[in-house]
Amino acid sequence: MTTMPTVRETSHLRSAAVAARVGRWLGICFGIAFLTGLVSHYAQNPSQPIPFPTNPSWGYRLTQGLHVTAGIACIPLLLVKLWSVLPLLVRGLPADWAGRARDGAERASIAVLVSASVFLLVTGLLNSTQWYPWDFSFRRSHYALAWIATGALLLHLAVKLPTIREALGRDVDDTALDRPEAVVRGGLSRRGLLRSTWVAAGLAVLATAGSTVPWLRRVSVLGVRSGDGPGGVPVNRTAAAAGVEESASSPAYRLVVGYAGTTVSLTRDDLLAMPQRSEELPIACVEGWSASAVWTGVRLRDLLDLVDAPRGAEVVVTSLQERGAFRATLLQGNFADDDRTLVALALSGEPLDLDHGYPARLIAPNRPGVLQTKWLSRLEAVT
Ligand SMILES: Nc1nc2c(c(=O)[nH]1)N[C@H]1C(S)=C(S)[C@@H](COP(=O)(O)O)O[C@H]1N2
Ligand SMILES: [Mo]
Repeated sequence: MTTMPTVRETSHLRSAAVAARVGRWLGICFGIAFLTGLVSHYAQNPSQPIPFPTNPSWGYRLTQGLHVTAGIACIPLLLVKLWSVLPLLVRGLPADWAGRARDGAERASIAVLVSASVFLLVTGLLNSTQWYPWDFSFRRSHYALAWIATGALLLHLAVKLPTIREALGRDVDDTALDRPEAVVRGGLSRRGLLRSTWVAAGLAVLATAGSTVPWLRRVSVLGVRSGDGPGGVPVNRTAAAAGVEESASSPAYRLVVGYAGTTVSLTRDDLLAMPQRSEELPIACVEGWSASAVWTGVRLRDLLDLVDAPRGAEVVVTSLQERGAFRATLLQGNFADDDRTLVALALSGEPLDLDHGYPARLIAPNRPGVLQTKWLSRLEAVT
């Protein structure tokens, strides 16, 4: 005699009807986060076979704002989606070997998809709160896992496509596709569950989007207040945290500009004596916040001309900061040659605050915040 596996009755909300509808929005948000993530990763690559464009100046601000907002929206969607399919993942395997192999392979791919997604959401969320409780590279691991999750997602979609299409084609309350055990009815209807899910995702978006969208600032409890800080721009790392308070305020400060053995050494007064230009440009942090402001200073190209650096040369930008990943960055030729790229000396009409990079900082259009180097000490053109 064969014993039937005991079937536990479960909520009628746990249905393909709900999973497909939540899954559709999860897929859309995941897709936005994936594509904008590729943009962000490429923008941070030192080597760019196709130059990352300097236009529009707010492009990275938009893509990175979308990236973080779409990622946050994925959190409630993923939780509801997982809840709706959980019994399928923990039920017994079929009796026959072929069925076991198929079922096992499908569950393995879902396990990869779920764990990669959870990793992406948790590391992304912690990163946006500027808390890095790990010692691996955030950027590399987040990027690698994004490909793994996307691969597993495409596989999952291919396997489920017939079910998804059928479920989306029927009414939410249609029971034709329901599993026999999903019969328990509580107070909440399927439409009610879906409405609550959209509201939760909407609130998550509102709570973060204010980091990018100024008029949402007041409601964005989870977002960094993008208008806070000297000159209306938040401070990411202070001069004290970077260990540059002394060197940045020393009278011995010089900015050294070099190319092919020629160097010039400039005080802040020397820089102020050169032609000054003002540009309205955003700081757009990879962590999701951004703020636009008017920066005033010397055009980078004018400084490179002092040492006869040719157009198209890349520039190694070094900070007074002695340690840390952001102390030196590479500025590609198209950014170095752009007229709006400045060595900024002032922000919003006031001398640059020590925490914003005094005596001088780099500001370039359409560039990830992490590459807008503060407390400049050396600009070395290389060809
Ligand atoms: N030397 C140095 N420059 C730096 C950083 C840093 O840690 N050290 N942080 C970068 C990051 S991550 C961002 S978002 C911007 C923020 O500039 P702000 O603090 O002036 O807003 O500065 C960038 N420049
Ligand atoms: Mo940043």
